[in-house]
Amino acid sequence: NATSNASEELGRGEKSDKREQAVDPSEDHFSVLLAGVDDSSKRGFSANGGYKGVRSDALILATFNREDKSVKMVSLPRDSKVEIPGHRNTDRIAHAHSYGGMDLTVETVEDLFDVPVDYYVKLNFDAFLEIIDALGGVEINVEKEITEQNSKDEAGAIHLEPGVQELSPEEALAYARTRKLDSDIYRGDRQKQLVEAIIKKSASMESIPKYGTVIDTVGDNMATNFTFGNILALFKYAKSIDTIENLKLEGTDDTSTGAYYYQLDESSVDEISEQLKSHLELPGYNYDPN
Ligand code: C30
Repeated sequence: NATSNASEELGRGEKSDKREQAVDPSEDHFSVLLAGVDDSSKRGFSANGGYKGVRSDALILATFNREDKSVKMVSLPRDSKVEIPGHRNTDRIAHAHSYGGMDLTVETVEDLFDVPVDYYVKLNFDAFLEIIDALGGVEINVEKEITEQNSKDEAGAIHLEPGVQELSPEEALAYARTRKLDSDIYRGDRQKQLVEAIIKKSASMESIPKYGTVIDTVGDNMATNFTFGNILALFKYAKSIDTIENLKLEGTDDTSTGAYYYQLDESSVDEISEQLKSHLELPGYNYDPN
């Protein structure tokens, strides 16, 4: 059925190699890796043609602490220079997906921060449009005027003026994709804004909107190792979340090899790693929000 299309366990199984036991998102603190991919046919991929050659253009790691009712989010710029297990020493983080799908992407992020990635949600443009449609739009404070292509890559089809507003599915996708007006780093900030807006909108819904329809439609365009039961529990959990904090992974532009990389600042990686470990209350860590 359609639900099983979206349900995809990782090769490692339910439990991260960095956990003693698998975590239950309705009881434990947990982490989720959100990945946005462009696997559309215009780029030479079929919607369900696997991962080969498909880069992850958006990558956000989020941790959830139940007691504190908080979420922390960090964006991983797609050109971040990292070690990809089993591949040449350093490469762009977005390439992990094109070499080894979500299995390798999860492993790469776990190695970078030394934290478990318990769950993942991967989606393409179509699934993103469906989700925003089911939520009836999302509220965003647009900071700069934006003229952007739509999902069909029609130039200038989307125009946004600055200010707080409800974005339609097409507008939200353009907002997630736009980067030429500033950079991929700012684009990462806008994506975190969208995730926050999605969580807030979900929390405000009386009932899960058109849930069966969404799952049916997104089936082939989304993959996750959350179970159906997990997702229902997450909708309830969304209502209890008090604070959503954005963490900034610092780095510098590196063009020394002729190609562009985002050279991560080692102390920033270490600091974020410590913050996430503490937020997840991994063995030996306590979380004190103050
Ligand atoms: C799990 C719980 C409890 C809560 C989480 C909340 C949930 C469930 C959220 C669900 C939704 C999720 C998972 C969101 C996370 C990530 C987001 C925000 C994804 C949204 C978008 C998406 C599906 C994919 C990413 C799309 C991106 C960032 C880029 C792809 C430029 C080329 C060469 C030109 C091209 C030009 C532009 C816009 N394009 O878009 O167009 O391929 O971007 O930078 O590669 O391309 O450069 O010069 O050809 O026209 O300028 P793109 P590009």
